[in-house]
Amino acid sequence: MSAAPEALERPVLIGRSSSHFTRIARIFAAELGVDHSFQVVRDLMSSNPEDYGGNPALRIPVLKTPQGSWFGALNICRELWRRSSSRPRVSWPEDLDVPVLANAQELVLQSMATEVTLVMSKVGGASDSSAHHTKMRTQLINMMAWLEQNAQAVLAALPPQRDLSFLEVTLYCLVTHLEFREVLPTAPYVELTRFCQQFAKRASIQETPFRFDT
Ligand SMILES: N[C@@H](CCC(=O)N[C@@H](CS)C(=O)NCC(=O)O)C(=O)O
Repeated sequence: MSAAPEALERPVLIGRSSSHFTRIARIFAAELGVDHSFQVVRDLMSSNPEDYGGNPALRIPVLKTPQGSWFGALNICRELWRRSSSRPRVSWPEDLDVPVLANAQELVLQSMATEVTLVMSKVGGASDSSAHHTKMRTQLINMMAWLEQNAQAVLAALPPQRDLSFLEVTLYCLVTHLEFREVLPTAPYVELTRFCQQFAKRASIQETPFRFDT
């Protein structure tokens, strides 16, 4: 028996509930009210692209739609927005046209990527004492210090009429994930902690907690 047309239309988000890049997409889906199913990637050490929805980068998240697969959080958020009937006002990375905002977005995404490498190295059994590992931790601490110092200026410079911004969603996912994966204690980052407490009041945050899939 063939599937109902609406079942074919329902996109599938492929990721993990413990992944910060996946959570960006989950928060956007919740904010935009886009119905989807969630498919967990069980083994992040797999080298088979089919386990990652066909993504040759062997990374999550991926959104499978009847039109094809969308690789990466930003592509997915844009596609979710196109599928949303409410289409709220979203501030996207290309709207960040002053240095403090553009640099904040760059450093948030780079911090997330650095964190992925640190976590994956640990999972893969790499040594903590290599020169590269030490440099990555320094990079992460430097970037977090910059974000803490500039947090107030960044939040004040975002367009006031926005309903949602990619920058705030990614910043929230970064800071809370550092604590969740015990990569860095975040309590000393007072401004970032204040931002996260405020942002966590959204229903989309309550609905998408980090947890390890069983
Ligand atoms: N550029 C991608 C990065 C995605 C990414 O790095 N995801 C992590 C999980 S949070 C991953 O798949 N890691 C697997 C690996 O590093 O092998 C995006 O923006 O979504």
